[in-house]
Amino acid sequence: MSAAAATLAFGLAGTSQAAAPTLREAADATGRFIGTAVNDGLLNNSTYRNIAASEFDSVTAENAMKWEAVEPQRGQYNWAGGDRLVQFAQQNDQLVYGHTLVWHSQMPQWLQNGSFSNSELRTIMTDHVTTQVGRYRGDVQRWDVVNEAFNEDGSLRQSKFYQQLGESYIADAFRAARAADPNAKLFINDYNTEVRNAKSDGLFRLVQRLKSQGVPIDGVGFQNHLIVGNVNGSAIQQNLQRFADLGLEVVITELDIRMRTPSDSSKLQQQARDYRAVADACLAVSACSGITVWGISDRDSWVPDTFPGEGDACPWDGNYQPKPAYHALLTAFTDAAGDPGGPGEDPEDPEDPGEPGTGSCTAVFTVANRWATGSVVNVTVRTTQALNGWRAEFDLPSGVTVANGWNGGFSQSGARVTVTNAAYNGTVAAGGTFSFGFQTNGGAAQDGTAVSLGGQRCAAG
Ligand code: 9MR
Repeated sequence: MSAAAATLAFGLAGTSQAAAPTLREAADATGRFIGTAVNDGLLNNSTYRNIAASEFDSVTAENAMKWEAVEPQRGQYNWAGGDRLVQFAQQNDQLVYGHTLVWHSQMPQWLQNGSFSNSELRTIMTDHVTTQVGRYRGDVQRWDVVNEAFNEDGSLRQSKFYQQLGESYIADAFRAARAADPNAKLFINDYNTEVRNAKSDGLFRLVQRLKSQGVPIDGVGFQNHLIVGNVNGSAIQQNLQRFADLGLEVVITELDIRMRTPSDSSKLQQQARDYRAVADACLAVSACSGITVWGISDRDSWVPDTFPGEGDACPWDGNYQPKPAYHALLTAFTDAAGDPGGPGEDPEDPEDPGEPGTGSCTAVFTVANRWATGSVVNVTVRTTQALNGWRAEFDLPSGVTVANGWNGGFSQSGARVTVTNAAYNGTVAAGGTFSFGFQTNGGAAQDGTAVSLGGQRCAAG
């Protein structure tokens, strides 16, 4: 369904949240994908399934495509979980991110505990890669060919593959994957490599070596299992950029940002800022093609099992309600799409430039969709001054009312609409932007409607 048709259908359904763009619509407007890890066992939970289908345009198997799941006995493959994921993706017009082919963890017992000669082990590995990538040829667009190959000090991890085969196992895995599906993009993926440090330096040098040897590698995945309050967006951006400068695609592959539980509103607000910082880092790097979150809801996350006392790391809470982190992600995409200097499409030129502004702000008021009795509007305001809370105002045509809005608190008196910041987007740096949107009833809004910020008229952006 096109975005316009989707919005119209939501409008007719008359639900209050529905007219907000979904994450996938917002990400699509920036040319990025937004993905989630999918827990195979939850696909028959309708709430989970609906969110996975409607909010994401890429899916990664959380466990179903790992070696222990796929080849539990040597040479005997079980495709049930992987096939379910691919079918789900096809039903919902989604990409599939394949995770993962060669990894020291979640290996089947026969492989973990078996003794093999070096050449036998090499054949076992390349056969596995060839078979799995071949099975999903054309259905999986990206593969984590090698996962978590590094120690924290930047040396290669002493996995069974490295111990027996040396560094060449990595090149061989990539070559086997390329031969099995020449159109799939091939990634190496790791954690604690988000910023520049010994581990990411080791990864960087390996990727340089692989490139110089002509090994078919297309991208680097950065997992981003992060901690609330400990996220440095500009360091993440710089690190993504240095890998991109090698001519590689980069992806945020497993984003979650955990906190000590229980959560409270200040932790949730900080988490929202941290999600936003990661999204902004990706959006600032043109080779960053997408972001995958590692789970939808706090109820289903791996975090509490691994880090006792920590959790609440996902964009939806334990009741599948979107958290501030969800809105922050959404706003990162809508802001980037509405920013003429950003990576997305330029907004339409306003039909009416309005009165000259005061110079302290510019506003882009864009009617994204319109129909006989309503419209959907996106507004992006750029401020020259730092803001700590904001109030935006504008007038709608006679008889047109705000039916529901997002990324702000809305009130209307006559024609005049007043929007105040939401809890998570009130702090704006000098030169920064904020965005909000809304759906109208009783007629359509007009492109280029003048907006004022804190009582001062903004220039048309
Ligand atoms: O989320 C996954 C969890 O359900 C598994 O038990 C765990 C086993 O190692 O793997 C988790 O996913 C990991 C991913 O495959 C690789 N990067 C780290 C992820 C979190 O541990």
